[in-house]
Amino acid sequence: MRLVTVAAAQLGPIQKNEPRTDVVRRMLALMDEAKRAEADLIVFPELALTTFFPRWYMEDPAEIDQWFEREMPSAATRPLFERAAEYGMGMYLGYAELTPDGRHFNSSVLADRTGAIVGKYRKVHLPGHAEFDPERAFQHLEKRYFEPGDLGFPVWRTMGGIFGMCICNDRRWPETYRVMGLQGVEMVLVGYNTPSINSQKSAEGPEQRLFHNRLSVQAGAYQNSTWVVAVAKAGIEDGFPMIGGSLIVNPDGEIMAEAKTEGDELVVHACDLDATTFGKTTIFDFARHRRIEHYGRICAQ
Ligand code: ING
Repeated sequence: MRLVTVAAAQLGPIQKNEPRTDVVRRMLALMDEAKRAEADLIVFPELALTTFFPRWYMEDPAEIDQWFEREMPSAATRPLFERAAEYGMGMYLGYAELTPDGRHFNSSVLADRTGAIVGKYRKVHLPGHAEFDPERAFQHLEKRYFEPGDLGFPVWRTMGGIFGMCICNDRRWPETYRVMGLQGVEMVLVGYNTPSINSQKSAEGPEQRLFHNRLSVQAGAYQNSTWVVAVAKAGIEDGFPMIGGSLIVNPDGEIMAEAKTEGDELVVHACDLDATTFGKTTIFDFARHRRIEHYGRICAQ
């Protein structure tokens, strides 16, 4: 048994005018609850420190950059890293990254139980569009504000296992999980902000969005015999609803725990990393069963 007790720290809505200090206070309260639950790892959502700002069309670089962190830990987030280290708790944190040379990414970091950052990921699959789209009920301008990630899909050996990260839309693409699966990943951590309705097809509502959320995460877990912990920022931000549904899925693709609300909510489960071994050594023993001579098309185009 290699148990890692994971706390999926779902956040409720963050309004456009809510300061980072207020959000961090909410996150610290969830971290305290995670400590009481004896969690070894806490997982926060994508862009956890601010409202989901890609829904807003902006042109002024200064206005855009206010949503980004120039360093991590930043002044606002340092209390999170300090308390996580005090609690001996690893942490996944999603945030908007502005690099010293002026590049913009939708990023996440993984800190180990000493509070040291051991991994960084930059979102590869950016959904939405880059220019204002009057046809849409609301905007989804991730292609405007972020560059595609340039770090690939690494995995890290920490906390007694092999951990990987991805962000939101990445969880819908099988390649995301397979690239990490081929590196032996045992737990994938992913934060998300998912609008409850499709801005281009308003008939698609929260039920179908929640169905596709479960489907994507369960498939990724099962097909790569890995745990997946997916954590929402949820609820209504300035009138725009987002789904909750944070969930912890085991290597057989079974949902072991799921959020019930669209607010700040901790979902805790003791995950045995050894539960990944059977799948990796039988049905999904990639070395024995995959036939890469037939897979070229998914790399070539
Ligand atoms: N949000 C959404 C997501 O992938 C989306 C965008 C929703 C794309 C539904 C396609 C379908 O969950 C982010 N931030 O990627």
